[in-house]
Amino acid sequence: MTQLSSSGNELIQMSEGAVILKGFLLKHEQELLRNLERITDLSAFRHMVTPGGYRMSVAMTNCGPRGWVTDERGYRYSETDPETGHAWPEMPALYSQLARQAAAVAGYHDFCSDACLINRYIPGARLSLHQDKDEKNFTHPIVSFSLGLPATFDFGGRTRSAPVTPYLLEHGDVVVWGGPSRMFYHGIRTLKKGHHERMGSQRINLTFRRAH
Ligand code: MD6
Ligand code: FE
Repeated sequence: MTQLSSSGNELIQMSEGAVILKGFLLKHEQELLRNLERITDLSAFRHMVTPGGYRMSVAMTNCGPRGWVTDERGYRYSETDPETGHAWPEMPALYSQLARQAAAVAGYHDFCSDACLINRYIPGARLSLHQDKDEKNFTHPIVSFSLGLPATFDFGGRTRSAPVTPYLLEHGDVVVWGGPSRMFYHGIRTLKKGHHERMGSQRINLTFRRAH
């Protein structure tokens, strides 16, 4: 179902509590990217290893008080970057404000994120079907920003075997979900080759969560 949101953006309802806000970030593209450069100068993208020993094809970093990490010990949130031993770079005010605004448009008011996971995909990278379940309290929604190359996002259901619906996520789109859909399985299909005029040959995804 497609409608117009209160912010004037096209809004796609994926399921109860889960929406895509098309082009929500476009006005802020420059400022978002300037901030991203500062963050990745301090905490560079790296390929983390899953507890099962697989190197992830998606490169990751974080900003904010907490960052999501994985290694042989498991998945968790950490207040420090294991690569630098320092705190993660500060979350830019613009990031937390835009995440809060997007959440409000989707009906989740006063969203306060304390973690922002930043994913970088180059063609060939993918993120297999998963649930986001390392947070303490699932009543908070998750807000996700897409920049750069388009990707196919598979949105499933409560179980891994539930059928998925594919959605295209493009530069500037925001996904917000929570409520009854909070634990739904989802993933990103293998990124196709391409060139984006601002971002080159990559896709960047920022997911904002309340971890604690
Ligand atoms: C991505 N996103 O868009 C991967 N998780 O690259 C996610 O895994 C995700 O977009 C939870 C909520 C929103 C998301
Ligand atoms: Fe996820």
